[in-house]
Amino acid sequence: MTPRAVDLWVAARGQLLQWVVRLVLATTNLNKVREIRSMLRDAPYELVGLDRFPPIPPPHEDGRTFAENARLKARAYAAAIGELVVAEDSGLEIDALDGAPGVESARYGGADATYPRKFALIEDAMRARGAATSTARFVCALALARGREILFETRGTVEGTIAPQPKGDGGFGYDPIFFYPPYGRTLAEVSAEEKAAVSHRGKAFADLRRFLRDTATHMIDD
Ligand code: ITT
Repeated sequence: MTPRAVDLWVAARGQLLQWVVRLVLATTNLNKVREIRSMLRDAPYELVGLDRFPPIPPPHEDGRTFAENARLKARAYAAAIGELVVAEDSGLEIDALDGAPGVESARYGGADATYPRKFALIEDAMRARGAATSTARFVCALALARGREILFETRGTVEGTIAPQPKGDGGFGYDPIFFYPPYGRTLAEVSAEEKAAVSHRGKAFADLRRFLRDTATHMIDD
């Protein structure tokens, strides 16, 4: 690992020396940075977003799966920045729409379509197929890269249904129409902690935490 990627952190009492690993999260979505930073808050990692770096041309996310997109983002940014980079690609799969919007989640209805517009398009598309509701899932594929090498990959999902109407103003993106049966609410109606405990991203980043914890010594020694 390059010296820039690891900062030596001395605890306030001056006794405890601890390695703090800097992880770059390959996203321009500040909601994700906030959400993931809070998931890793007790771990010795400093998570920074792409906003900390001079603008880097984004790779073309033309993968056919979430995993392909996560890998291509992780490799592209790790090669450009020269640090440990974690990338994720995520989205919503609606069974009644054969998995749409899927990898197109951010662009569904056009790059400038607002979320209320996306929700209306989904309702129309489901109605056209005679579906009042549908089972659905959020998927998060995660890849960790150094240079062009993928060090770790995982995938997290959360199962739910499409709510009859959008509800709640927490979370982001499709959360207001994602009804999570065990909570009896949409993911926009629950706290950030409740969402992280069950979410696709929460599960994928919990796997990453375990991987980093188990391999941290090797990563620092490399
Ligand atoms: P980056 O590519 O910079 O990470 P992005 O938002 O475009 O930002 P994605 O390509 O992964 O990220 O697109 C994911 C889209 O899927 C996101 O814009 C939301 O519309 C939706 N999405 C993903 N996770 C979500 C979540 O937890 N809650 C609601 N919607 C989510």
